[in-house]
Amino acid sequence: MTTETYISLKIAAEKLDLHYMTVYRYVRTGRLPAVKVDGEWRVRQSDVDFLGADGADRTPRPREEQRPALEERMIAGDEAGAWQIIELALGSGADVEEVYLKLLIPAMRSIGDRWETEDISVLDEHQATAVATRIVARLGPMFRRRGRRRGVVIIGAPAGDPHALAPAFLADLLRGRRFEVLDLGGNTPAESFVELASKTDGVRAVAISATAPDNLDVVTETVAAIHDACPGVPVLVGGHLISSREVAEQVGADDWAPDAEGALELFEEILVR
Ligand code: B12
Repeated sequence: MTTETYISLKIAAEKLDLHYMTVYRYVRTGRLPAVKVDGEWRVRQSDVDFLGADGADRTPRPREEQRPALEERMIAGDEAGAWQIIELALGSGADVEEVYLKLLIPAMRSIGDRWETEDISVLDEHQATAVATRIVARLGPMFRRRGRRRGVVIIGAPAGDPHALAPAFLADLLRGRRFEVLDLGGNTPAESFVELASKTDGVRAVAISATAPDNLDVVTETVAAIHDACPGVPVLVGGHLISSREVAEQVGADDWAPDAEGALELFEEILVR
């Protein structure tokens, strides 16, 4: 069995011939994994050697590995630190879709799981959500694509459901695939979905993002209202509340997807139906 050797940031900086603050920034941005021992950061000797072995290039570590560091910055309410990690990922060649699929969305899911198991508090979750909201606002415009639009998608979370981030993520991902997306955000009354779908030309689908628990009746009513007013327009559902195809059928939806990747496939499919 090998035992890992941990060293201080000061020693790591000497070994890498870098300023202490540069190494500290590597820790904050997840480039160098670290643990706190007696209030002081320690890094693994092997990680420092790995970083040093790259020489001048110092290639960033694989992008998924930056997710825990991003999560910690979000929970700390540190928008600037979280943004640095996103910039690092973009700078190392990730496109913005990958940043959503590999970093931001998994981070939000993990934060929810940690809140459920009481590993983090409601305050932590709120701070993370506030940071995520601001990051989405900054990344959103990067999804803009040139070329002909592929039809309109209306999206939102139903009445009683405050989870506006989920539709916002999906809206950007679909914009990146050249859909024109009208995002109504959280807590959207059924009448607003209907009004917008009725007065908009070229609607290819209405997407209901359902996350809040105990809200299936509202989702069912919303799907029915859209079907009544706009026959022929598919109503799709997804989000944490829609845990299976059976639940999607139960609320009367035309189709569903279990996650963001599945949602993108579903929308591509809608175009050829
Ligand atoms: C942030 C957050 C909040 C924020 C929301 C703020 C905001 N502006 O969005 C706040 C703090 C307000 C909040 C409140 C609550 N929350 Co909350 N929240 C979350 C958290 C951590 C992240 C949500 C998120 O953004 N997820 C990321 C998205 C991207 O993932 P996703 O939802 O799975 O969506 C992806 C796919 O499913 C798919 N998809 C989504 N929509 C659609 C639609 C279609 C058509 C398709 C095809 C696909 C698709 O694509 C998405 C990617 O874009 C989740 C944890 C989690 N696992 O998600 C809990 C979570 C959703 N919340 C939960 C709960 C319980 C609540 C509260 C009820 C807590 C409370 N007791 O007060 C309240 C809601 C109060 C109410 N009125 O009902 C539970 C829900 C459990 C359930 N459904 O059974 C979760 C899962 C936490 C947990 N692990 O227990 N929450």
